[in-house]
Amino acid sequence: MYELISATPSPYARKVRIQLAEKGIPFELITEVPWNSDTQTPRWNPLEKLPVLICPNGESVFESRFINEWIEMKHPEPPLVPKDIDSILAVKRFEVIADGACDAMVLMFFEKARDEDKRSAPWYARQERKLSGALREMSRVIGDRKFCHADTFSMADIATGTLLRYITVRWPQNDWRALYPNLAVYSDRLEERPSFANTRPVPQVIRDRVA
Ligand SMILES: N[C@@H](CCC(=O)N[C@@H](CS)C(=O)NCC(=O)O)C(=O)O
Repeated sequence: MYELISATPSPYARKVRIQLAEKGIPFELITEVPWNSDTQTPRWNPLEKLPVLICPNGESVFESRFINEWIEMKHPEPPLVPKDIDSILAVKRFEVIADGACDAMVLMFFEKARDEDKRSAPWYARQERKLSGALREMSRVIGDRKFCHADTFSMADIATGTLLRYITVRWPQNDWRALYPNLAVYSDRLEERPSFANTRPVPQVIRDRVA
């Protein structure tokens, strides 16, 4: 059986959990705090980040977008990526934007964790702009549609839905729902799917000081 190293708030790990659930692939969930000094993650990923998918033969697969592609290739049914090239590229574009926005939010989170006199307001604002830009673009492209691409649930929805819920958990004061009501409707609908409802992000306590 597969094992997945995951953290409860991680949007990256959530993408893999949702994909595995959508495909009905059984796995054992190993929950870690990757920032603590006793994390097992570096044993499995030289980049020391989770999620990590551990295969039954002991091979490890890391980097969420690569894990998602890997699973898609090894377990193509039901497909979560369309077949024609332009549609594949459209789906991947969403994944790039969503992952980039999550990366910006992680940087914001750790900027806030610094001592106040060491924080950089311009750096924080720069990351916040990336998040705003990502939301604006997603709202524009999704419009009033049910899914990111065409009429089918895909990896684009996993990435986008995961980003949107992560904002709600990390920055409840962020006004994205009011700014983009179409994204709020889209997100609420996605969160009703069992694969989403069963993987809602939950903050973790980071014991060791990182920043
Ligand atoms: N680009 C990576 C990002 C993963 C990531 O940043 N994971 C965080 C937890 S949410 C982590 O393990 N960070 C530990 C570190 O960067 O040392 C991916 O998509 O898998």
